[in-house]
Amino acid sequence: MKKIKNPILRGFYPDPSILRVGSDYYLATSTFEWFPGVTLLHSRDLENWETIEPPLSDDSVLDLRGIDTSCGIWAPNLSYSNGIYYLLYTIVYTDRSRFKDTHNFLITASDIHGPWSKPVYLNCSGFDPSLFHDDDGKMWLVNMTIDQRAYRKRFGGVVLQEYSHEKRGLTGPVYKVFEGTQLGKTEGPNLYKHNGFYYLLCAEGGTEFGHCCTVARSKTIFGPYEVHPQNPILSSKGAENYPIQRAGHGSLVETEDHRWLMFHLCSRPLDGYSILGRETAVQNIEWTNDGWFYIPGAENKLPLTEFKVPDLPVFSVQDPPVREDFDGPKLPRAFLTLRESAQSCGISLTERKGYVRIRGGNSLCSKYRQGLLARRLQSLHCTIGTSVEFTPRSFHHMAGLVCYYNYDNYHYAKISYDETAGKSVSITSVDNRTITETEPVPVPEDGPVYLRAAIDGAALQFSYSVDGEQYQKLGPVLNMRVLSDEHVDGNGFTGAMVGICCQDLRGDGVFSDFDWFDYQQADS
Ligand code: 6LW
Repeated sequence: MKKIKNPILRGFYPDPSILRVGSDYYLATSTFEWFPGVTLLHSRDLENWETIEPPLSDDSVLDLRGIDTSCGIWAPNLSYSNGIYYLLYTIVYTDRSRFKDTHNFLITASDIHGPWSKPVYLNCSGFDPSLFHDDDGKMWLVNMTIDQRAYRKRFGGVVLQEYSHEKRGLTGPVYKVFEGTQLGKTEGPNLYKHNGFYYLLCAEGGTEFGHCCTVARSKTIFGPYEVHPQNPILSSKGAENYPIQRAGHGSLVETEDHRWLMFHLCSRPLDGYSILGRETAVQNIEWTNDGWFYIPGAENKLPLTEFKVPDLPVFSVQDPPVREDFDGPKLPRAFLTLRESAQSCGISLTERKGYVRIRGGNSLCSKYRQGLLARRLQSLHCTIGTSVEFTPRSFHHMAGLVCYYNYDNYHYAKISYDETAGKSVSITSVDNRTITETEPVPVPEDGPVYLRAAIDGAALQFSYSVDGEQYQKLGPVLNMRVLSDEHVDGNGFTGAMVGICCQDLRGDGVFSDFDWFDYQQADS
């Protein structure tokens, strides 16, 4: 047996849904306002994971324009039956007051790499849909239901309805099968069948520090579901100083040699701030003679910092190079855009060979057409850098390097134009909509400008260079806690991202050419 350290996926990889088909493991995670929708990963040794073709990468299939931050794609669910892959996901259009407009969709494919079918609309009674394939061939959808009535529990429990693939839709009555426990905020329902019992695995307690995994079982799919005698089976609640926090939202898989694993989300906060967002971890699962399951060795239900798996052959995944030089035909899958495809956002690898050209889009505070290309921050000890050619002619023209959480929280080292300083570099920081800026520092009109961000824990130091050798500090040390789930106003479901961007707030059609993008972690 080998031991694998948690979390297995660092950075913003929340709401994991795990599936095994033969010797292949596939994992789907939420992407919210980021595009493409749903991140799909593949492994054969449970330790090394490669990002594969995203299932929702076509603007005609996924339109997130105008979507609020931390809305969009929530909690995908992956399953497989009779040669077909089934992927469910929610698009959360609104999350205001007690109203959430949560629309659930299903797409299918005979190959995990696609092509995927056009989305089938399911329902909008709540979020976290998942599909259960019963051994009589029937398919059942479960999802949490939202109760918008002010005098009722907003997390209204778990509902069940049959899905007919022939009719490409839900059929028959809606059954309320589980109210949830006193832990509350019942979500993330997944159904499993084992030794004659139906098991419901849910997330409860809310996705903050009270998060946990709840288990209930029944002899019939319609319930009533009896709650696990030692519920919850996993939680970091009350153990503030424990390295792995916010454990919850579990998904089970049985390995080829009939061991069971539970994938779940968690975070590793710094002083209580989850800058990297919610990550994916794994726990070993053991069944007891009374037909319940639990996590062996989990003192006080705490998530273990490592899990054991059989010595599977190593699945070698090529580590991305430190320097992405944009010489290739496609953008690496690590890069995401906001709400629309790179092409729709005016991001091109072909307009200038060997560069990525980003046409000036709307401001970083917008929900529409932003020229921003970013990847997940996966460590708090790393250096990010880029080289950019840009000719701003107005203060409305900006381009540069950004550490970004959402439209209300980012730190941006930008090249722009100032009436006094001319072409210059400066920093714009937005902290829950409060903006601060540094004095512009002049740089030469011609030639590339090199920008760098050094992150060391919660400290972010930008610097710049005009020759790529000598770097000058730019502005003060900035606070990365501003870019955390806990600090941002409203929902903080994503995580810190680092990237390159360009804005044209005057409509002159300006663009910027980025020669390369460096991402170097000091720790693995
Ligand atoms: C997701 C829900 C949750 O839909 O957070 O932590 C929501 N659990 O299950 C958004 O990630």
